[in-house]
Amino acid sequence: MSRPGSRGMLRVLCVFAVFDAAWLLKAGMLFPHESSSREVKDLSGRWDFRADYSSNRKQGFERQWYKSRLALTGPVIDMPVPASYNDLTQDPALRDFIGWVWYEREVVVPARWVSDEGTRLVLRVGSAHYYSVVWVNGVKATEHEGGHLPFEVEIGSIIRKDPSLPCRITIAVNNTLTLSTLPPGTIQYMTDRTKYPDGYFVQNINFDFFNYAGIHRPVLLYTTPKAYIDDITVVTDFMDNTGRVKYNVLVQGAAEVALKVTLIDRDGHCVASSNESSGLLKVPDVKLWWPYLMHVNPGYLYSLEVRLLASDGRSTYEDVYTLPVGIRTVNVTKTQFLINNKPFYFHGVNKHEDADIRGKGFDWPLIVKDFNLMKWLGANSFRTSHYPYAEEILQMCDRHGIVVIDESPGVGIKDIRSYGNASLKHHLDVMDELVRRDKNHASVVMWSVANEPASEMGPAEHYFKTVIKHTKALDPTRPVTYVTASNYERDRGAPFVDVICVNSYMSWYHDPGHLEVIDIQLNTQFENWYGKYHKPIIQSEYGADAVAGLHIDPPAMFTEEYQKEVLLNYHRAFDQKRKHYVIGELIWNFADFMTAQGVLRVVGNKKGIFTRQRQPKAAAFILKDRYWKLANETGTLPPWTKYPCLFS
Ligand code: GCB
Repeated sequence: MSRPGSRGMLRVLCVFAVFDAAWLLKAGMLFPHESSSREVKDLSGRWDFRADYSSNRKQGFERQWYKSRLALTGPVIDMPVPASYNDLTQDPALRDFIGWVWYEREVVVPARWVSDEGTRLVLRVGSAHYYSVVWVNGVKATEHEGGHLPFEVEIGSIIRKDPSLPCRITIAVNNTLTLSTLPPGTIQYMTDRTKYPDGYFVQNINFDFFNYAGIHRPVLLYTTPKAYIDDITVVTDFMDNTGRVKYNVLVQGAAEVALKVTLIDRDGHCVASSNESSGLLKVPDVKLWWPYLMHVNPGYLYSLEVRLLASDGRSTYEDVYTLPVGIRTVNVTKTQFLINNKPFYFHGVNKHEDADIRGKGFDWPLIVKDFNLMKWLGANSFRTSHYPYAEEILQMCDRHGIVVIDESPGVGIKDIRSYGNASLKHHLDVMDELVRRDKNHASVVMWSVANEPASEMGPAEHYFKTVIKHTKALDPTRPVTYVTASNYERDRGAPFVDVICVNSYMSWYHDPGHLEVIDIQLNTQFENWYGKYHKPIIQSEYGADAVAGLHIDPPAMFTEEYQKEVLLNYHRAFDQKRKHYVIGELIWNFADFMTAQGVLRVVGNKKGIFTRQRQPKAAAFILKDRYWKLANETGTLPPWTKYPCLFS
C-alpha cells in the first residue's frame, strides 16, 4: 500500500492496473437497478418445493423433474423465496437434509418483453447455497457453483421459442460441501451396520455456523436493451478540493456506441461529465465519502449516470444505468489505516446472515433493524464473517457510512487436501466473482480472503500467496487480509497480507474462567505479531458466550456478567495498544446465531451481544459506552449526537 506521501504517483499506477484487471473479468455483474430502459420483476414469494430423499439423491435428474411441472412428478410443499428451507417445517429430516432440493415457479412474462426482439431478458439469482442448476421451460439455462454470490443468464431465446407457454423456472440446489468447495466439507459414510442403517452418511464441516441452504436471496427477471451497459468500474481519489473519479464502461451488443457519462451530486446538480467510455471526471469542491461518526455528513454519494446510445446497423438502442459513487481513498501504513488520509479506528462487529425461521434468507426488516442497532451501538464497521453478504446490505453501508471488511467464504480450510489445485482454482474464481460484484462500493475498504485456515500447514504458503496476489491484481486499490487464529511464528500467510487480523478467545477457549490472564496474554499477542511483521493489527474476533438472562456474581462462564468482564478486560489491553499499531476491534458476535448441534453449543453460538431476536444483553451497553467514547475521541460526531437521550 502507498505511503500518503507517495500517494499521487502510486495512485495513477493503481488506477490503470485496476482497469486492466476489470477488463480481464470479461463480463459484469451490475446490480439490477430499474431505469428508463430497464425493468425488474421480483420473483420473491411462494414457490413449489421438493427435497430429493432418494438414496443417491439423484432421482430428480434421473426422472427429469425439470421436464414438467414439479407437482406432476410427486408431492410438493410451499417454500418461500428468499429463505433457507431448513427451519420452515416440523420435519427434522428437512432441517438436516443434505443433497438436491428442487424449486419451481411459473412466471407471467409481460408480452412486450417477449415480442420485442430488441429486449434482453435476464434471470438473476442473488444467491443459492451451494450448487445450482437452472432450467427454463425444461431447457437447461445455466449452473453455478458457490453459495453466496449472484449468477445470471439470458433466457430470451428459450422463452421466445414458444411464447404461448408460461415461463416455468426450475432451480435445483445442492448443499453438499466437498474438499474443494468454499467453505469445504466432507461427506462421511457410516458403514458399521451395527450402529447405522444402510446408506447412512453425515456432512462434516469445520466452521461454526449452521449450513443453511436454499435460495437465499431474491430471484429476479430483468430487462436491458440488446445493446447494453454490461459493467462499470470506478476508482476514486482526491487532490486538495478536487475529487477524481476514474471510470470505465463496458458495453456489449453493439459496435457503434455513443456514451454520455454524468456525475450528479445529491441535490441533482451535474458536477462533471464526459462522452468517453473511460476517463477521469474531476469534481470541484468535492464532498468526500466519510465513515459514520467520523464526519458530520457521512456516506455522501454521488450518482454516476451512464447513458448509452448504440446501433447494430438495423436498430438503435438506448440504455441507462445509474451507479452510486462515494469518493474516498484508503491507505495502510505500518501502524495506521487511513481513510481520506485520516486515521480510521475500526470499532465494530462481526455479523452473520442469520435469524429465526428464515435462516440465511434475505429479509429487509432484519437488515434495517440490524443497521439501527449498529448505529445505536456506535459501531462504525463490520466484517462480513464468513462469506459475502447480500448486495443490498453493502448498499446500506454505502449510504450510512458503515465500513466493511468484505470476506470470501474461505472459512474452515483445515484439511490439507483442501490446499490442492482444484480448491485453489475455485478460490481464485470466487475472488473474481466477489471483486466483480463489490468493487464499486465505497464502504468496502478491505478484502478478507479467508477465516482461520490451517495456515501453519506447508501448502498454505503457496495457496495464500497466490490468492492474495490474485486479489491485489484484481483490485490494487484496497488492502487484502486474511483472518488468522494461528501462532504468529507458524503462520504462513501473514507475510503476504497488508493488515494482520487476529482472532483470540482468552479466558474462554484458553484458560477458561480465568479473566485475570487476559491482560498479559493479549499484550504478548500484540507484541509478538507486531514485532514480527510490523503491520497494523485488528483484533478481528474476541468475546464470550452468554445465555441471555443467566446471572452469577462473581462472574462465571456463560453468564451475562462473565461476557461483560471479558470485554472490559480486552478493552483495557486495546487501550494500551491502539495508540501504537492496533487499528481496530470487532466483537464476536453482533447477535447469537445458529450452529450445528454439538456439546459446546446451547442451541447455537451465544457470543452475541444481542440475542438472535436482537435484544441487548448487558454486554451491549458496555460496548455502546465504549464505541461512543471512541467515536468522540477519533471522529467528528454529527450534530444530532449532541442529544444522546435519543440514543440511550
Ligand atoms: C472463531 C471463528 C468463529 C466462531 C468463533 C467461536 O474463531 O472464527 O466462526 O464462531 O470462533 O465462537 O468459537
